[in-house]
Amino acid sequence: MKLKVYSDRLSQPVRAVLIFCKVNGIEFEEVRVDLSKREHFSPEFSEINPMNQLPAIVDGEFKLFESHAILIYLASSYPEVADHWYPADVFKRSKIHSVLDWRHSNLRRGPVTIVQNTVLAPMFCRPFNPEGAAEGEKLLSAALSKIESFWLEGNGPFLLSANQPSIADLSLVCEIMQLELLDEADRNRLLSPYKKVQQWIENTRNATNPHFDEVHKSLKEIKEQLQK
Ligand SMILES: N[C@@H](CCC(=O)N[C@@H](CS)C(=O)NCC(=O)O)C(=O)O
Repeated sequence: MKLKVYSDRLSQPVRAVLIFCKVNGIEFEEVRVDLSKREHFSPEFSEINPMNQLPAIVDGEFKLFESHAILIYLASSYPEVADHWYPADVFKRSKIHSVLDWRHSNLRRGPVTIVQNTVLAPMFCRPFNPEGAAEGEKLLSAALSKIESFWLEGNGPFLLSANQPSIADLSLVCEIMQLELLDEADRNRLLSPYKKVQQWIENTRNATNPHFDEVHKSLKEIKEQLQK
């Protein structure tokens, strides 16, 4: 039975899982669950993820949710995945876990809070909330400063001075890519102080293209729909 990835490409962690599968040649079926239609609360999907969130996978009899757990599972169980994504070396691997755990409570909230209180508000029947968005901007800036000064210190093109990307690069970059939903001027205002972050996003994009652009094309389409 082919791997199933439950997906709405509006979701940052879903995009990380999709790009990972495509880059590594893992065959999968993408099963669409429309968040705006609340399909993630359907009884069928609740069977797959009782937490009612995307992404989730089913691989044979095995069900799994939480994007980091999914990326680790795929990297560990599909032999075609190159070592740099989730190195066997315990020290490198542990550092990657450190970045992933940090993402949950630091980077995640900024972009989510900004887009939910601005561009995505109508899609989810929420009011525009400029104060909420301003709070999101503060969280984002704090997280980007840490990425710039700490996770990207050193000379490598990827996090932790690595020469090739890991699942941590993909996870964090996909989070930041949510800012593509904003106006270009706003996005530039938020990202332009962070030159290393901008270069690292580009490095991750180049290392995973054409899949990175193909998966992120959906964000452009959603943005166009919202503007209409
Ligand atoms: N920590 C989770 C976050 C999952 C998550 O927040 N998914 C969002 C989409 S980006 C979702 O399904 N939201 C629907 C909801 O919470 O009702 C992961 O990395 O997989």
